[in-house]
Amino acid sequence: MAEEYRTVQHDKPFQYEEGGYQVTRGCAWTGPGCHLGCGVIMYQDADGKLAKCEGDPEDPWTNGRLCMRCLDVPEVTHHKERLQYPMKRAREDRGLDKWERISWDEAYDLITDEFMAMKEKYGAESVIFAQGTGRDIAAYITRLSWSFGSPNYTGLLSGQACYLPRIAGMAATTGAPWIPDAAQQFPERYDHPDYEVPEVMFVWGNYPLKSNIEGFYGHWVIDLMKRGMKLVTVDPKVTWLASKSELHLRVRPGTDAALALGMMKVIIEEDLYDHEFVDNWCYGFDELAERAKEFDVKRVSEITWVPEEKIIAAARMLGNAKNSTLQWGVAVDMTREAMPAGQAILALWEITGNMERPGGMIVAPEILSVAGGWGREILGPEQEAKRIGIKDYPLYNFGFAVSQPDETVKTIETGVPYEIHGAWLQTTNPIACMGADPQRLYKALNKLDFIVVVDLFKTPTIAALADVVLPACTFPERNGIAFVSGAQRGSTINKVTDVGECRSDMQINLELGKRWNPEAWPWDNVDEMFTDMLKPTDMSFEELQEVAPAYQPIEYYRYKTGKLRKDGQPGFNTPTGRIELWSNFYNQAGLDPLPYFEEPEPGPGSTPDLMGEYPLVMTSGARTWGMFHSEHRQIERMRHYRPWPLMEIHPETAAKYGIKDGDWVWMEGPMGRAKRKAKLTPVMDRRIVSCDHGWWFPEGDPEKFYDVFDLNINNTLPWIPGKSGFGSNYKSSICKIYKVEEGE
Ligand SMILES: Nc1nc2c(c(=O)[nH]1)N[C@H]1C(S)=C(S)[C@@H](COP(=O)(O)OP(=O)(O)OC[C@H]3O[C@@H](n4cnc5c(=O)[nH]c(N)nc54)[C@H](O)[C@@H]3O)O[C@H]1N2
Ligand SMILES: Nc1nc2c(c(=O)[nH]1)N[C@H]1C(S)=C(S)[C@@H](COP(=O)(O)OP(=O)(O)OC[C@H]3O[C@@H](n4cnc5c(=O)[nH]c(N)nc54)[C@H](O)[C@@H]3O)O[C@H]1N2
Ligand SMILES: [Mo]
Repeated sequence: MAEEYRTVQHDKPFQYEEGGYQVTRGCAWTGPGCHLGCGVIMYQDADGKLAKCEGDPEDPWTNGRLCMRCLDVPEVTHHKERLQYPMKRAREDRGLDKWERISWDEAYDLITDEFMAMKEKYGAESVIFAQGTGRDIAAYITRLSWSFGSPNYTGLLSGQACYLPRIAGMAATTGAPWIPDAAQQFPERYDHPDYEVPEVMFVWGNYPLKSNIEGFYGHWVIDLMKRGMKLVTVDPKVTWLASKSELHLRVRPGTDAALALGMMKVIIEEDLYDHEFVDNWCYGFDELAERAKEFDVKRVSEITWVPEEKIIAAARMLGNAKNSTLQWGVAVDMTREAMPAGQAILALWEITGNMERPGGMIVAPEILSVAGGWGREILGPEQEAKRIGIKDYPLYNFGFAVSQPDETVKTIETGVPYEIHGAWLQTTNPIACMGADPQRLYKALNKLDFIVVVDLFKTPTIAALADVVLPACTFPERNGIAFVSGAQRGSTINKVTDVGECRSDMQINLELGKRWNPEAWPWDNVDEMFTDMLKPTDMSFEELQEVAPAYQPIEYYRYKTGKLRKDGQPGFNTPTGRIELWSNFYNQAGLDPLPYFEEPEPGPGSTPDLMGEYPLVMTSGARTWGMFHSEHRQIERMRHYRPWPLMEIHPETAAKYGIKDGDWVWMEGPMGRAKRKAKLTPVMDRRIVSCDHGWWFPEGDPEKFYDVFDLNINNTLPWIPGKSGFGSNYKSSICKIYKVEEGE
């Protein structure tokens, strides 16, 4: 093992026997869906089944803590409705529940014949490879797409409105992905001598207790508060964390950029920024200050619905803090002009000198270079140039190499600039969750000649669109390496059980990859492939299994020592070597180089004429404990906690429309409507409703696609991205509500 890695002392090997169980230590990830790698201990019983899954007390990230979805993972893994063998359906039977069981070899032959014929006839770009949210599977999907020759690896989420806007924005303006410093890079955590607890943390458009995103755990917020940290929450809703916060900014959905620019004006005017850092390490401060002048607190208060004194108080708390950190979330990406919103928010921590400082913002080291996709060199420049959307949206060159989703849907529909004929959908259920306007997406995908879906369960997308289905493994059924989000450490996912004929996503992609492009997939099995990927760490997969989690600690202030730039010069990895508050890359892309605010549309500020008919602001998709996106609806114990798709609404607003708690209602926007069950709660602002996303009824009729078109909240959302191609209004729209009639 390479010197620089640090590990925790384990009393036992990673596998041992105890109390009649075969016990395996490892980390969790997906499936079922999750965003992180919690330390787990899994118990296999005498029948070879996963009997229980518990938190690993030795894990410095989680210390034995585990959420309900992982505690319940045996129910998911051994669920009777799991897909257990490959299936096919005749093209003319699409949409009907007429499936035929086939062997893996038959499935591989069929897929290979279809995709290779398309490649020959229309070019490899005529097959798209789409995934859902970031899982430890992403690297293998990119490699499959690129080794097949298709540049059109993507996620079917309008404006890639999840993390990618922030990732691309941070890459373009600072040359690095920033995360809040909660001492996660040290095995000894908060006790590490270099670490300092942040004086104040902002939780902005994020609810980390439920969502645990991008390598960050909600319980760390509590750990840090116990160590004296103050909390500021930016959220329209009175969440539990908001109720524990020093300050709660109840922002109107989609107006975060205005709020940030308003705070910026205060910080600059009151001279609360870090002159030393701004003068030496930032570029374009004067221009930024000029822009911020437009955001007078009074105006910002009118736009955001946040009282003036709270905007000022928040700015002072940040500006006066010795160190401060930002835990932001997907709500920042889920507004059309997400790029300037993220740019404005991060700039607050930049001008206050909180970058690379203990208890500020830190850069996760890229231990394996697979985070932005694995195997891009295989694709080659000629195919790369055909990536959909890359000409119109040059910022898609930063961060992940994905095709632009809105343009991808348009390309499928129009055949311009070229025809799309096939789709590989792995870890995604786009007509139930990811896609905006699901009816439009369904019609587009239904034009394709051949669609393969790799999943754990039969989903609306499978019912409506798949021609071949491949059954994948949950994490206790397979091995894997976990280095992706929260790249500060490496862990392994360790197999404990088998289910039917399921194969792991990695195995599936390796086996198909070997058929399509054997040079790109030279390994005999997945463990060998993992060992090869782990080369930069000098650890084999088997070694890492024993010692994981392995840490590569982060030093602070690397911009002073040249360790942030590839050329070894001091500074940041940008054209000017500074953090670019005025962005050269944005300017080159024909975009405003400075952060700005645009009213979410539709909305009270942009379409006042529509507010008569659609008087309420609607936000959607706030995470819930027991569900991960469109998953877990068939898992009895998780469904028990969220039996129905809810719409949270203030009791007074509900009363105005004659709606009682538990009523079924239609939530209708200018584009369409979806059914929800009203949940009356004073945590909502009277002007805003919040709707669950990802709903379908697995207990429903597969030939009606499990009612997905009645239930999908995205019926009300269009495919319109921001000017940069990033961002979309998933969390800011408008609606009216009325009761569902009997029989509807
Ligand atoms: N209105 C609204 N819509 C939203 C959001 C919102 O906030 N509001 N959030 C959006 C965001 S941020 C995202 S990232 C997307 C997420 O969208 P997706 O990631 O596409 O989420 P799902 O629809 O749950 O699809 C995941 C599918 O993968 C399957 N799966 C789970 N684990 C595995 C595995 O290990 N292997 C394989 N092969 N399959 C697996 C599941 O069974 C499920 O069918 O949704 C978006 N949709
Ligand atoms: N249990 C569970 N965990 C998950 C997921 C899941 O489906 N279930 N999905 C995973 C995925 S892919 C993602 S991207 C993350 C997302 O996780 P988060 O980033 O935490 O996002 P959300 O839970 O959608 O929303 C967070 C908060 O934003 C508030 N909010 C809504 N609109 C706005 C707005 O316009 N501005 C601001 N400032 N706040 C707003 C909501 O009220 C909510 O409390 O969660 C991941 N983790
Ligand atoms: Mo996401």
